[in-house]
Amino acid sequence: MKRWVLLFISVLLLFVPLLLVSCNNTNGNTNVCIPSGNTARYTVTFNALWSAATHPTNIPSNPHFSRLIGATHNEVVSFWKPGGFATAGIESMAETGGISLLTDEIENAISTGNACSVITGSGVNPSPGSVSVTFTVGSDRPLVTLTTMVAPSPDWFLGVQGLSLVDENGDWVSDLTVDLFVYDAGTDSGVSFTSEDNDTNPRETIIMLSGGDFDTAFGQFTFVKQ
Ligand SMILES: [Ca+2]
Ligand SMILES: [Ca+2]
Repeated sequence: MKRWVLLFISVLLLFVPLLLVSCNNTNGNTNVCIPSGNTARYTVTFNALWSAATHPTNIPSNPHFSRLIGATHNEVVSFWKPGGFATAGIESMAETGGISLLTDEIENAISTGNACSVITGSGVNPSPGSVSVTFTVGSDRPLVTLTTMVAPSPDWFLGVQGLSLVDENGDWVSDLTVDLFVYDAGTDSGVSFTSEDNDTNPRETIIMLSGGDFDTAFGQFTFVKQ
């Protein structure tokens, strides 16, 4: 009987490391991160406000927003920021609404331990409207980045980056609403919602657009702890 127990333990010792390696490898999009530290569950609602009533100047006939894409992460990694240059993932999201390149960038950050989850959600089509997504966040990676393309547009998007869900006392915030204004990714030089593609080369920095209708929020993210 003892021998069987020893054999069983030996097999366990052999296979458990193999299992752990296969969970943590960086091949393809199979990264697994389990939120750690204190964890919390949040629902974020994207409330799209953009309409002819709120933003009457040059509004396109089909105002809408692309699929939500973002991450939970720590302060080591940043996926975009005002004054910085857009990554290929941000350019693709802001110009086409595509999420695969940005997902790859988030997966890379997961593989280095600096991000823990990819947050994806539906778009809002037409705007106004809303969509909600629920995700789990851990206190060792308590920041949220979340974006959506203003569509149609040259390279304009809404988003938050590095938004902490922990307050100054280290407690989870119970709810948080952020007004969303339009950022220009600096990767297309079109000047109106329906401009033809016009790649900006070399690219310019990400800036918040202002003046006229841009001074009115295009939407809000509301984070509510479950
Ligand atoms: Ca631009
Ligand atoms: Ca471009």
